[in-house]
Amino acid sequence: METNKKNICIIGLGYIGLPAAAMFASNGHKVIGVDINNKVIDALEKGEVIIEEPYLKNMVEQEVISGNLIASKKPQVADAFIIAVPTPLTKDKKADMSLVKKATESIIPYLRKGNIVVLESTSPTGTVKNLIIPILKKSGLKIGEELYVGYCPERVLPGQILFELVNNNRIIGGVNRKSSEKIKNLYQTFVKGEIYLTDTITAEMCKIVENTYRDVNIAFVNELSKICENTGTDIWEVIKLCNKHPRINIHQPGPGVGGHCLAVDPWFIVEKNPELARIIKLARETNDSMPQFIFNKIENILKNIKSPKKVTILGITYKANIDDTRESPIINLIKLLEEYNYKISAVDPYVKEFKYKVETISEAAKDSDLIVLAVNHKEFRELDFDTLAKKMRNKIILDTRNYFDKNMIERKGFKYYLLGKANE
Ligand code: SAJ
Repeated sequence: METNKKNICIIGLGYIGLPAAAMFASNGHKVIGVDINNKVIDALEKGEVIIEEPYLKNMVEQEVISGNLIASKKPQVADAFIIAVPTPLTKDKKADMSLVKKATESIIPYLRKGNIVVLESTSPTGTVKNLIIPILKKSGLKIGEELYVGYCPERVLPGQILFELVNNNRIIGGVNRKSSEKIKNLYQTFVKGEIYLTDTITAEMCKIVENTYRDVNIAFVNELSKICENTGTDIWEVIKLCNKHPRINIHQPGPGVGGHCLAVDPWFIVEKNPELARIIKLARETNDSMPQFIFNKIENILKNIKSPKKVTILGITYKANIDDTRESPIINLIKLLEEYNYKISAVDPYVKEFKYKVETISEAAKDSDLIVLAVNHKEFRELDFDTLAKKMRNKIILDTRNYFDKNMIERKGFKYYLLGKANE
């Protein structure tokens, strides 16, 4: 008789692996969290975490104390192994699968008959079949009969990972039906959403298609924001009115698409289908062009102002209310400003250390010519514009997210510019 409580070994304790480890542990499983980064392991041993994610710290702390979550530098014998290591892009925009390969190799000595192996890392199609299975075969176990293998992509949104881990629907692609069912039983201990079963390549495709769908839609609206500036229309008004149509749901334009998912995964499709993935590639390039577009807008706004010009950036993360700067388009914007000798100050309450960091906005705005609202962190919602007006050399604001109240800002004596609306 199978017991519901398993020993689970999770390889990779990043933004996906650690929340999954804590979630399995809080549902009564014994979890061994494995990572090659000493900092991660040292922190976990003390019940601490080195990433910012709502409620994660408490959950991890509780499970370390309960003894259900243990940190380890090496895998151990277990019932199930979950691989959740990063799959970054190489310089030539190919998936770097070396960490997945290493992680899979690392579990071979610990595999036993009846074990489950799940890949969660976002991967190009064919990864389970062509990379994982050949390695797992070295265990001597019969795949699908003695070792149950499959792909179960994560789908959680940074900022609400713990909620989405439980409530989102999941897709599981097993190497055979039995593998899918075994993996489903494991995840069902905490997943309240529906769990849909399919084959491995379909599950792999679904994961990258989901993020590509979003990337392409954002590219569409980013392109429209350029077109609106060119035609003298206001993209935000256009979106608001178009979205009243029952079948239209236009996304939000912004300074670009960052993070470790949308800015990366579409390339996995392009890599495997270079001739066919035309819109997908162009969408990626369009989103990547946004920091340059914002930079050009800044140049235009400040063209009559004496150098050295100072720009104050609000927010450097890839999106609001998180601490993650991976692939952040704002970093690229800052590089362009650097290249053209702008003086720069930046504020981000979520990021502990970065170049140009100034703790307070009023300090950062001192002698500044322009404030750029780059990330719509909640802390930027209500600024003291009266104080900022006194500190700045020129009272100008560029809002890349339609976040501020234009009328209020103009009443305070600022000139207000908005992405997607031509400079007046
Ligand atoms: N963005 C826009 N306009 C929008 C929406 C987002 O410019 O209308 C930008 C954000 O500012 C950010 C980037 O896109 O720079 C990505 O942000 P996001 O909130 O859309 O997504 P991620 O990368 O944080 O998480 C995505 C999610 N995927 C989908 O929504 C399809 C999440 O469910 C995935 O689990 C995650 O990728 C992942 O790990 O793959």
